[in-house]
Amino acid sequence: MCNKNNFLAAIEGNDHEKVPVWFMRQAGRYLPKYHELRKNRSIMEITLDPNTVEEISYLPVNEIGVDASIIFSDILLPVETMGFTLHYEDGKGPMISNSVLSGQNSKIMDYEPAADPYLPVEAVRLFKSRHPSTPLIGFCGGPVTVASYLIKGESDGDLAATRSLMYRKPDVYRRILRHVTDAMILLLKSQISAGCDVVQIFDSWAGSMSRDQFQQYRENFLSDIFTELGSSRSIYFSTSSWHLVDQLKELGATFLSMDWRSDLSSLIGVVRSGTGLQGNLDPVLSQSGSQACETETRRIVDSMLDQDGYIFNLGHGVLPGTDPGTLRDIVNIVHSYSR
Ligand code: 1CP
Repeated sequence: MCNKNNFLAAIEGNDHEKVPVWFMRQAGRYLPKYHELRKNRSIMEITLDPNTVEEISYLPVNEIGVDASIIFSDILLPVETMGFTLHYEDGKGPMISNSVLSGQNSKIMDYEPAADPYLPVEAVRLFKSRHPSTPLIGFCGGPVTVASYLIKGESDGDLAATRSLMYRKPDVYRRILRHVTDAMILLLKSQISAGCDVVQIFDSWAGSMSRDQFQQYRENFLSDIFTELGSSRSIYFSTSSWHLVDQLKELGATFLSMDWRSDLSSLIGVVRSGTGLQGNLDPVLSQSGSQACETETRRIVDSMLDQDGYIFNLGHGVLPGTDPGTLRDIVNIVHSYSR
């Protein structure tokens, strides 16, 4: 069976001989060709250029041998269309100058896909016309993760500012979450209509919620995304979320993607029948010498061979400075397994 199709077979719940693999490169600009294509342009400038977005998106398939591409974009680009002013600061990541806590934003605007210059629909169409057999992953941020940047104006990884607003001004918190959830639904639907084969919801900071907070969040907001997606294929990613596993199972995502802190194989037979699992090599290991990395890669794949829908992935994104050769080695090890 051709490797490229193993990703789609896994996503569709069909038998696949080889274990598929892909990596998110968020903030991990590890490919020299990527730097060449960027030519000192910011992510915001590049995403206005569908040809470059398409080219960057395909690089890891060509150079690393992964089984699927993720479209080049960022979870925060849509917030400009909602009335927030975004820029990316080297070494700090995304910054929003008129955040909710800055007191400079009185009104959140409804998200309109047609008004969003950064929406990568043209790039998705180009990608699928140039590489019809390469699976393409579209994405958005999880509502609370995106909302946390709108609230604090920068990374709020432990959700301290976001949880504080939730306690002090629950109505304001809920209004923001409603706006963001509705925006994320439109964003995902646009990418699916343009040709993405699957979408991933990156809810990186959701694991900083208590079980009760997450339950409220899931019931009132997050579940709406999966209901609205209907039969479209989806992957839900979160970090530090082991205490939420029994709730993650109920989301209705096609796949659950767990970080390196989780014992992924213990979820086999625990998640709903038909739910796939993705993960979860510690990204730090891909910078820690090839022997340790190979041993852990093999341990994870060995432990996941009984899981039908399984995609090998890092437990988060590729770290900056990671050697592309190590990533190629990981892909080759995963592909050397036959089921
Ligand atoms: O100009 C620049 O240097 C921008 C660099 C950059 C890029 C290229 C950022 C800043 N994000 C991205 C692309 C990106 N972001 C992708 C593209 C897909 C790929 O190429 O693999 C994806 C999937 C994301 C998703 C994303 N952005 C998440 C969720 C995943 C995660 O890392 O937890 C989050 C939290 C962001 C916010 C963000 N954008 C950029 C940075 C450095 C960050 C994180 C900063 C923080 O810790 O708050």
